[in-house]
Amino acid sequence: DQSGLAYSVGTTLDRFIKLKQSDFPFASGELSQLLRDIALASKIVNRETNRAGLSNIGGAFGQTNVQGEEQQKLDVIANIRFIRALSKGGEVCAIVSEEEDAVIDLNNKSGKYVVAIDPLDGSSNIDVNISIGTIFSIYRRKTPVGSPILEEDIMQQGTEQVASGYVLYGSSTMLVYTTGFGVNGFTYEHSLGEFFLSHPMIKAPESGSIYSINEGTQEDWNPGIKEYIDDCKVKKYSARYIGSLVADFHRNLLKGGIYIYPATKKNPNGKLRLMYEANALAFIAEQAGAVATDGNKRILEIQPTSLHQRTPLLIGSKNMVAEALQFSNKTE
Ligand code: AHM
Ligand code: MG
Repeated sequence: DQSGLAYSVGTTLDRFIKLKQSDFPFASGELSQLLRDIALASKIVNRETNRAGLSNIGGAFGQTNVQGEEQQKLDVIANIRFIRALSKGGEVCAIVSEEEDAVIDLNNKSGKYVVAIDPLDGSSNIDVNISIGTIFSIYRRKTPVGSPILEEDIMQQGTEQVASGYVLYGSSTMLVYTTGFGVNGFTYEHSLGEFFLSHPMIKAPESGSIYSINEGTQEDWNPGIKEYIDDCKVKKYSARYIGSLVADFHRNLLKGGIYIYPATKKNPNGKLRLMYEANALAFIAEQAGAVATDGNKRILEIQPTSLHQRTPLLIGSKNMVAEALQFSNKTE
């Protein structure tokens, strides 16, 4: 960080992004603008989320998305809002969205960036007024600007992310992101319509005492994961599971903990998606001193082979993930 004391708690997101632009080796301003576009769309989604109970926009929309899950109206709205913001901004050439079967090629000749996004994650929580989130990854395209989009532009490993982040629509709305120079969190002040820096340079505790896993599926786990969770109970750790990845991850990032979505018999690759769920949070985790693995491999080094591919995910405090791996590797 070369900007010294130029920012402090209370700095607006816009100003922070501007100040940080000079830290960035490819400081053409486009990535900054892209982050602002995402922030704007998230404000709109935040407004819709807050109104969901009032304006009768919650509930099933009567159609399913590519994974065959019931799509909620707010998922659709968030998808539309983010795609619109990313298309209009002009910095993006292609989008991968949880809600879209195929890559969205924006046919934007000057767009340098590819965005993978889950516009509204935690869909089972939408209708019951529980925290939900947006998750995004930003990549620089590999092929020259102006040429057609190729597979290599889209199928990049998480290590290639130039930025990633999430928005948590919770008791407060927060935007947390990294460009590879630490992790900063901003809290939304809705009466002013601004995000303010509230959590500068987040550092994840190296150890913790919270574990987050859907224990309802434990009969389907590999024995090592079950032994690890049994050990968490022996140690009298706290079980916390919201069922919204962003919310569970965010809590554990700040307080110290581990989130696990393991392989199950039903879902041998787990449930979560590599390209727009796991990678973004793995980048944030590592930048904050935490870790993310699929049980064998660093999440960020997994080569994606399909857009909606799933991966098991163990993410959180360094020592907890290391211990979970000891248990799971021992019995494999
Ligand atoms: P979604 O993309 O359909 O919302 O599913 C992802 C969500 C995560 O936010 C959450 O951690 C997980 O699914 C919960 O799954 P489960 O209900 O199987 O525990
Ligand atoms: Mg999701």
